[in-house]
Amino acid sequence: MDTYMNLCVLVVCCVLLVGRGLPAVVAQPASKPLDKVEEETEAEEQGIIANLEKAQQFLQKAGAVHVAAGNCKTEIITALGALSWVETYVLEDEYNQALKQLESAKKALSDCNNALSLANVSNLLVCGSGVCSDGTTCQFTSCGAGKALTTCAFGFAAGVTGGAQGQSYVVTNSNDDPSNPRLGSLRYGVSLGGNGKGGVWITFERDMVIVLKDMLWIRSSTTIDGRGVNVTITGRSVVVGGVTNVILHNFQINSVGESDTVHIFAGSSKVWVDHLTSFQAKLGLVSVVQGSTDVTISNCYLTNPNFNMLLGASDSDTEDKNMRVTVYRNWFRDSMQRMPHCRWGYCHVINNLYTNWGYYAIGARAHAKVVSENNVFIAARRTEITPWFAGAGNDFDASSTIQSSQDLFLNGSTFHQNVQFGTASAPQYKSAAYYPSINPTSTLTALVKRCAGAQFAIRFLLCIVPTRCVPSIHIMDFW
Ligand SMILES: *[C@@H]1O[C@H](CO)[C@@H](O)[C@H](O)[C@H]1NC(C)=O
Ligand SMILES: *[C@@H]1O[C@H](CO)[C@@H](O)[C@H](O)[C@H]1NC(C)=O
Ligand SMILES: CC(=O)N[C@H]1CO[C@H](CO)[C@@H](O)[C@@H]1O
Repeated sequence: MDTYMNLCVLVVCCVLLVGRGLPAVVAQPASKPLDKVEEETEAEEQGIIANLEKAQQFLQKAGAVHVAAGNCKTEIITALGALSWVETYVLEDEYNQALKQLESAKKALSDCNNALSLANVSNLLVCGSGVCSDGTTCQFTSCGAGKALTTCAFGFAAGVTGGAQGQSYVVTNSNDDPSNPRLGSLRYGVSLGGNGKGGVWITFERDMVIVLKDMLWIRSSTTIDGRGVNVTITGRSVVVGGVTNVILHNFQINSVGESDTVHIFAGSSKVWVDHLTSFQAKLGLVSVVQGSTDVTISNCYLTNPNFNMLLGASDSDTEDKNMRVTVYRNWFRDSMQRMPHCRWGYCHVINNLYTNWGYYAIGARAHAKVVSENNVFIAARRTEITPWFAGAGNDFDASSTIQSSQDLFLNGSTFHQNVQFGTASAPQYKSAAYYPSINPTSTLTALVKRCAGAQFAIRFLLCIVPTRCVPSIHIMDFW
């Protein structure tokens, strides 16, 4: 705990230092200093100012990364030195020298950033006292390290073990050959899954972009665990069809050029989708359809121009009446509709952030039960959250129940409940401990912006280090 407190103090000090400006330089330079700005042309002056601003921004980020990591102090000091050079001297050679220093500090930062392993920072965090049970950061602390990730699961997918009982497999290359998957590739690792073989827990040796040449079919008892690295899966979809016990964790999946980025269907069950960054799909992002159930979709950054999350695909899929999905702590950003759209089943939509939906945010049809609880809605293009407004036409299906409790409605957003058949019962989680922990809506926006999506490098630190330790960082810079 001491280390942790020191960490916070250091971050605050550094941020204050950077924010307040720098200590005066003691020695006068031998060559002509100062006042030179007046003699620069306006364009040159603008250039210098722009560089100064860039340097300031860089140092703020550097401060957060280095100091929160508790290392790389030398690089920080070098960078601060470089900035004071730029501020004090404007003679061309000195200015260039300062820029060079800044460049080398930037390189040091990037090396440093890359070197931040999961273990490094999570070792500084202490388990317990809310950290491990909060549904957001447990996944990145020592109590959730490695296969203990399963202890962090909550909601309807709680109890999922993925490949924890199976073999461990490390992806060492980004190769994808669907007809003959090679050892070291993700596709080879995925082929080791399945209950018959005991399952597989897949991690990644390093950052990589994997361009799938065909859909990636996940087998039962599989975990894809992208913690500690920056992994992007692109090209084709990840499909979870007719299988059970799957964890998809901490990677980016985008530009799949076909249906959904993560398609859960054909009676799949016990699936936990957590900390994914997903965007740009022809249809939607994460979908749960055709008799699938016991799914938790949490801590994801989800943005797609039109469709976002479909839970139940058709009014005639009556098997979806057994569907139960927890939708938690996701950031639904800039989509037209389906965040989620729910049919037949029970959809617990809790503690999510909604920004700039274009048609409706939460929709339902075909006897679905949607409980919207402690979400934050920030309207921009449209104000109404549900499709229950007059003139909604085909989207108005009075057979479903959609209700709101403790939601926060900002910038004019409105929510029309449909509770004409009574309110839905509370979600039937196997244990009270699996009910997702609720963050007050007053501070939810900042939390979700920090922690939604795949976490690595500075984004990881911003999520894991409490807000009070990084007061002046502008979160949006990192998206
Ligand atoms: C993560 O990887 C993607 C794909 O290579 C890249 O565009 C992005 O800049 C990387 N992010 C960081 C912080 O390294
Ligand atoms: C609030 O709504 C207006 C339109 O009424 C929009 O222009 C503005 O961007 C919204 N603010 C935010 C923070 O989204
Ligand atoms: C203190 C500590 O464990 N430092 C390690 C952090 O991670 C880097 C990269 O894996 C190691 O080189 C450090 O030894």
